[in-house]
Amino acid sequence: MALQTEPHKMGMGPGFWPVTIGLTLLGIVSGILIGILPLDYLLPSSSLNVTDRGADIDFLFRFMSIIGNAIFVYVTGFVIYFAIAFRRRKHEPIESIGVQIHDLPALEFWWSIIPTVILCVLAIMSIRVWYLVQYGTGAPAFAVEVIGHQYNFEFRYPGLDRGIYNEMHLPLGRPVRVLVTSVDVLHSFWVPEFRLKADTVPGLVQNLNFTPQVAGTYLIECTEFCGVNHSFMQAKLIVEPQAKFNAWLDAQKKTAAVAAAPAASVAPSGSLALAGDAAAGKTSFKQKCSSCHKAEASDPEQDGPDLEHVFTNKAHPTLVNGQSVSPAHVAALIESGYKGSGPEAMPSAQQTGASAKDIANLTAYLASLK
Ligand code: HEC
Ligand SMILES: [Cu+2]
Repeated sequence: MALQTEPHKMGMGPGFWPVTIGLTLLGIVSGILIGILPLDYLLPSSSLNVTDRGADIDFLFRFMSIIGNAIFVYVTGFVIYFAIAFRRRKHEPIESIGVQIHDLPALEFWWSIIPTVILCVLAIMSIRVWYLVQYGTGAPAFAVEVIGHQYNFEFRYPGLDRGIYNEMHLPLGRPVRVLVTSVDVLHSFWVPEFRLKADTVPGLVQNLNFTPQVAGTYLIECTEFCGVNHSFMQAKLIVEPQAKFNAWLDAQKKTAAVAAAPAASVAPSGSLALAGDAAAGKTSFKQKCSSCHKAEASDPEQDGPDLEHVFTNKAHPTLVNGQSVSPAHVAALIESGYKGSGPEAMPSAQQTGASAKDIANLTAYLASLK
């Protein structure tokens, strides 16, 4: 006896063509909306074109969204339609065989060809934009290195033998190459207005090539969860005319020369402890110090000394360097760093990226802890 008791049912059901036409119209209308709606409610100022890459990336984003949206509309639409059209009717036995479609070469041909063509078009368009980001459109004027640290960004410029922390400057209208890497864990360098992002990976240097086209101050954000203070990991990006940029870089070179001079020629550090802002100090502490120190009861334990009671603890009359606990001495220690007999060392302000103002704020913050 044959296994099969009734002939195979074939076909797409009674509503197939009306549903297909309806889904096509829905895909077209929503695709047009995606194409024309401004992106500003998703990302800041897409219309400004702040780099020469922005328009390409926005175009690619819209194009992929339109295709992705059409696929979503068809797939969900047909799943719902087929579930309704081919549901088991009351009179059919539970083990009845539903509709089966096979031996339709034309159908198989099109469902192979259409996705292949879509994927090829998407690949060609993406590779074009990727190539522009990797290699730029012309020789870059210079390269800036971006180095991710827990929890700040360091920027290195040609001719400057120290890193700049938390503030990046670029000249307006000059092609630039940004080289992105990390010293500790994965971070990500993202400038939303620029539409450019690269993960910072220890041991890997990634490339971003572009030309800033609009002067202004932009936000750089870390978008890879990198530790407890990830959310504090931000920096400023200042795009300014070439002359202002040159003046800024020259000023940085002069400060670098001062920092490299023998300690005796630096102004007495007592002045550093003046007039700090404890609230600003708390923010700097999270960025520059909290990977080694705990300051408040809610902070996690770290390898460096606990600084919660550094000013008030009677059992701790002197600092690690033997000096008495005063704002001036704490500020001086943050400035110079310290290496005692233990395996760990306290880095200098040049290494932590703490400016004179940061040091004043940090000292005020530590003094405010009771
Ligand atoms: C890489 C880890 C690390 C970072 C980052 C760091 N410190 Fe330290 N710090 C230490 C270590 C280790 C010591 C103790 C050194 C020793 O005993 O030789 C120390 C000592 C100190 C002391 C003296 C504590 C005492 O009890 O005498 C102060 C104050 C201090 N750090 C403040 C800061 C501030 C403010 C920052 C942020 C700008 C900072 N540290 C960043 C590791 C670090
Ligand atoms: Cu980070």
